[in-house]
Amino acid sequence: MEIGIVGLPNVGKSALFKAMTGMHVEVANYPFTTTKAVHGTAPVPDPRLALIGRYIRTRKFVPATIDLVDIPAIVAGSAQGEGMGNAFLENVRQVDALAHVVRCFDDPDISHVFDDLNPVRDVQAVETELLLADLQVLEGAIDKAQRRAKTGDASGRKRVEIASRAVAVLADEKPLRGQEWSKEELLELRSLGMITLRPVLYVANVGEDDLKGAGESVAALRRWVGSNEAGQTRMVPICAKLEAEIAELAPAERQEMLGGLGLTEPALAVLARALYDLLGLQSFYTAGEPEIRAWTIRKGETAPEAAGKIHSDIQRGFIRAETYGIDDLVKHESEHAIRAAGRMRSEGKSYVLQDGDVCHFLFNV
Ligand SMILES: Nc1nc2c(ncn2[C@@H]2O[C@H](COP(=O)(O)OP(=O)(O)OP(=O)(O)O)[C@@H](O)[C@H]2O)c(=O)[nH]1
Ligand SMILES: [Mg+2]
Repeated sequence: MEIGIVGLPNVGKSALFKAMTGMHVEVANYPFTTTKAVHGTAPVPDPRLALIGRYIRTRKFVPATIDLVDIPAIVAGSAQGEGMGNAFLENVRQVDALAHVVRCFDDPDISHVFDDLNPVRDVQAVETELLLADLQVLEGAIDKAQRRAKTGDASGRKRVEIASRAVAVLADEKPLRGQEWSKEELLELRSLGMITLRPVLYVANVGEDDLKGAGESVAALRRWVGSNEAGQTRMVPICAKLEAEIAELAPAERQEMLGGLGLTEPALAVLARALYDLLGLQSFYTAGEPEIRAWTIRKGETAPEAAGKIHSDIQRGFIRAETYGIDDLVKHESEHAIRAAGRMRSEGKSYVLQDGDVCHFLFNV
């Protein structure tokens, strides 16, 4: 899973990327500091790893990860080549979801492409570009497909139909993600790389004086997100600048600093939770002496699909999964005792994983 960080210039995208990945990217007070996409990985904070580690002796803990891309800024006209031009499109088309950073902090020293602070207008400016980018692709696709349809090609006719429906939505200044689509339509639109179909996490970049996001600008954004695109979007307040500073500290100092600020967890935990919720993801675990490890799957995925995250061989040769919940581990205190109590489940190919399952996969290749 890869998340693309997008937004207007100078709003704190790279500060957020730095805070999440710990990578040293340039954060500076001028627009278009970031000129090329930068890829990085963030570990998902997960207290359940340590909890499992209380009962199962292990050499190391391996958290799940989120892949992030810091994408160059989008401005009005980007789709037509303004600013960094439409190079951003290629990056945006490759990600599964967007983290859209929106300036909600008030700081006269940090320049902004607009004169005043207005998060909703800012979001709309970026979304307009994404909408226009999708429109361009659709118009090109319709042209081509029409030529195919004329020769009697049924798939061409289908594509014209679906793409035209999408054009009508976009022409109405609405993103594609808010609409009801059939499976077939979704497949078609995904294969066209539609950007506005992707789920969005709005990151309200708040000032140091409003860490909880209680201020008016965040409230305005929250109202807009709530009324516009419920379901396929989320919003979290994060102070990217502060979090980037915290990420530079030694782990022990981080907790102290967070506590001093009245925060219970780092922004990465907040962001990861929102993304899991937005994308319908959950974690399962493998636990043993070599490592205790968290894995990410979509809700509804079956035991063989989960096994496939570890290795395709385990999915191919899947026999069954021996599974228990973390609450069983807390109650019985060892896998041996879980088994003795009859709580170790043996699950077959059609088993749908539950959040927090600990699994041993039996397979044969
Ligand atoms: N006061 C304040 N300043 C911030 C905050 N977040 C970022 N900044 C500052 O805003 C400036 C731009 O931050 P960047 O992270 O480089 O912004 P960007 O969106 O990556 O910018 P481009 O790459 O140019 O598009 C820097 O000087 C940051 O220190 C914040 O929460 N509060
Ligand atoms: Mg940047």
